[in-house]
Amino acid sequence: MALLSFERKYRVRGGTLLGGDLFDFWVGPFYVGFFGVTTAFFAALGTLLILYDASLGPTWNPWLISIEPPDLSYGLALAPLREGGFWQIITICAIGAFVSWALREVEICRKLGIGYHIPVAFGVAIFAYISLVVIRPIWLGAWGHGFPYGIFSHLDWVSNTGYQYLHFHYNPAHMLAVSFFFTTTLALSLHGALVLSAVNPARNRDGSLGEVKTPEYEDSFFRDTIGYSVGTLGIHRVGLFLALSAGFWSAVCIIISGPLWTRGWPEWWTWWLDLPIWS
Ligand code: UQ2
Repeated sequence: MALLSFERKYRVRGGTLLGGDLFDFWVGPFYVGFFGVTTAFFAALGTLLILYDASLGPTWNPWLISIEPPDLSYGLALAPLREGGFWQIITICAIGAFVSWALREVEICRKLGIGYHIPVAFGVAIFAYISLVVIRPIWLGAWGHGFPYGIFSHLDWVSNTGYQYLHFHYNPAHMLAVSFFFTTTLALSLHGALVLSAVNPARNRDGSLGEVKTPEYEDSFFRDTIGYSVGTLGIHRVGLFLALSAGFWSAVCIIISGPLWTRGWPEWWTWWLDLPIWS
């Protein structure tokens, strides 16, 4: 079915979580919905506040503009606008926009009758952001532990926070996250290369188009090379698991730094030397 006629077929009422029929319509190709309206509201307000706060700052150099969180002395209180209050409202706008976007995805999934895999996956990314600017700051008792919204300033924050724990690569959850990021790229490169090799093969020597191959060829390639094929559906389950695990362990690795472990991460490994089996 052509995409345009399919769109006419699936553009049905219903499936909304909130707002009933009120926002149940499309603008051009875009589904609106109640959460489309809230996404637009939070994104526009947040962007305007970023631009306004930037206009009060010392620079328009895009690399150097930075929206700073409040000083640690404000604890978990609201700060005056120009002392981190803008950062606090912008953070609320960001979370409002991200969660609205996820719920708009849920409504679209319900209309289409497909699974909620995409909003669930996006939810893990939202969790990673919220762990940095809400969960860990609350656990440490000050919004000032959130990261600043600027290109160089957020890199400096990551560097400083890392060195605060001496050597972040010794953080076991960081190790897991990095391993999952690398394995995700391995899986996607295997999958992308395998699908293209079968579905978009090289031309024959006489110049005629190569024959598109069936999934049995894909299975056979991996059975021949490593004795196992995870299968055409399975590779997508593996890919989603790897990618979500990367985001999840990233969130864990920063949440535990401070709230659960305050010393250098290399020192954490003394549990190994402290095992009674060595004595
Ligand atoms: C596969 C398969 C696919 C694939 C890939 C594999 C036909 C088109 C890439 C091979 C994947 C395996 C063996 C698992 C890899 C696991 C990790 C952790 C990287 O068998 O089925 O479908 O794309």
